[in-house]
Amino acid sequence: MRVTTSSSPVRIVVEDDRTSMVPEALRRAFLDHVRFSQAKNPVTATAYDRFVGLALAVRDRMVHRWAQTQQDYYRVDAKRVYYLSAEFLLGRALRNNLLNTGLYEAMRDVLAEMGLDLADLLDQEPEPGLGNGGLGRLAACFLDSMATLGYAAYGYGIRYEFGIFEQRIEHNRQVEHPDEWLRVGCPWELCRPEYMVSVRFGGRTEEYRDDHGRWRTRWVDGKQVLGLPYDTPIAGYGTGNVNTLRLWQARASEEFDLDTFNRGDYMHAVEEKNASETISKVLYPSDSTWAGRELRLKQQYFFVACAITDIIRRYRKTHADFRDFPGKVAIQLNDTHPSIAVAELMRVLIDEHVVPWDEAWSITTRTLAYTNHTLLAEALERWPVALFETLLPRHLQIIYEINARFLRVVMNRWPHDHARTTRMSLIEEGDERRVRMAHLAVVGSHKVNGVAALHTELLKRDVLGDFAELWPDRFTNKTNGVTPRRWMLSCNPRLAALLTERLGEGWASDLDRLRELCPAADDADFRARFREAKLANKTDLARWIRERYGVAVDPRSMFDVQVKRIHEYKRQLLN
Ligand code: D6G
Repeated sequence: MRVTTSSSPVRIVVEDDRTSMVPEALRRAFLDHVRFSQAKNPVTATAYDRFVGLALAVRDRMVHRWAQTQQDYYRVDAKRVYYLSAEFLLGRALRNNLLNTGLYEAMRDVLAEMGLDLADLLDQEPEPGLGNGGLGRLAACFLDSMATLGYAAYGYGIRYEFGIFEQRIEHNRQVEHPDEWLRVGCPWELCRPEYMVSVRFGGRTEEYRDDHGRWRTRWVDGKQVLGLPYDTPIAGYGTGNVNTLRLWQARASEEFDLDTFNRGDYMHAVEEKNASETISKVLYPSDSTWAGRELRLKQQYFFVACAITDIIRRYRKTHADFRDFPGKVAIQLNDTHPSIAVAELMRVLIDEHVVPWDEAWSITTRTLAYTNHTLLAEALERWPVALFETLLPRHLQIIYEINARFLRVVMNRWPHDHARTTRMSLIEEGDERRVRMAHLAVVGSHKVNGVAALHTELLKRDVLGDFAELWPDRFTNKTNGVTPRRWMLSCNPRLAALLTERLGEGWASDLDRLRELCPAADDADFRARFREAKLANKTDLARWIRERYGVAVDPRSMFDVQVKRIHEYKRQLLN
């Protein structure tokens, strides 16, 4: 459901001194933040202080709209879309936020009057590299699009302390350096300790009779880790809507073991704390091969458990039972990384809210949907059953039960096809039994999509062929796209300006309008200016290459650029 305050898609915002968009207020806000938030004056302020001052002045305007947007969602009881992703590759935020809030030109001019170049401030921002590439960037583009379209959408993921490594080429080799993106802090995020949740690992399950005499199962013992959320506002383009990206950081549930500490073993006492906090330490630097490491499964369960607790808390604010849940909550699984959500939602509904199995299953499957990103066998996650037994014993029981019921459906449909049952099972048999996470995601979802027409066809034919035969309506294609706000307005301002001059405002949120450019192909003047924009961009790039690498290239060449890390499966060798 789209939420806007009136029939127009643009939010009506009442401004005050602190949030006003007029130049004088912007100037004041920038100077105040340098002075009071950074505790500097025009003489002592560094370029970084000025960047933070500017970011906070923009953030004030976003925060104002953010609170209003979130309140509206509650007021109209909007259906929420939750995008669960192990990666969000947002890129730098300042330019994008200036553009989406409509402040770009005004701020640039205000700074220019003070003798400051906006470009220098933009350059100060560290990049949060919380993703590997396509999968994480898709997540970031969806956040921008959903905020722009007025959907009540939320991203949930992990606040990695170290993102994708910093690539340096030394002696003709790639050397991977840690990416300490948080070293100087991040002005966009807000820590929300009031929404902290607790996540269990390990332990055992036990049956018990509750106060109403019902037999129930509970998950007990083991270790608890805390999930501390950080919220980042996501502004829609030109709408005034501001959505939330909520990333979770792992915290030890106790600062350290006081007994051990009192016995004088300080180092040992903090070990446990470190082990818990390792969960959100670092992003796994691969999206197309499967690492199969215990820490990775911990990361996955950690953020999924945090997200589901938070989703249910929000839903329960306005709903007494779970009947409306699938009508009010949609959870999208970005690849199999969050697919443990199938078992976790079942566990919470059954064990904690005493929803009967069939009803819980209906709620779960109508709520979840799964995006598949790869056909590569080596990328498909298959966690050892033994690992599940030690880390997530209750989830394993639930997965076995889901599998037993699912295989009955398969055997009913194909009574004597034992090979097919083996192929489709959620459990892979062999020397080491494993849980097939893609199968869990397909069985637990009402929609499964591939990310390109050809990919979806191959998915239906090969990798998930048996499932497509069983449930043809479940499969659909959603070709990946990119947001024109970042990839045109922000990355290519010259071409964007030319398009705006020709088409007027509005094309950046309605790309069908680019069709109106067709007649311009016959316009010699337009073609010349189009070429000029391209040449100016290439000249910038040539200057950057010269400054950075001391290599002179001719801007009139044809450029074929690949920006990526070097990895065996990547396509850097195509050139
Ligand atoms: C964001 C913005 C803030 C709002 C909060 C609501 O941090 O204005 O109050 O979200 O969070 P939930 O209670 O909906 O999680």
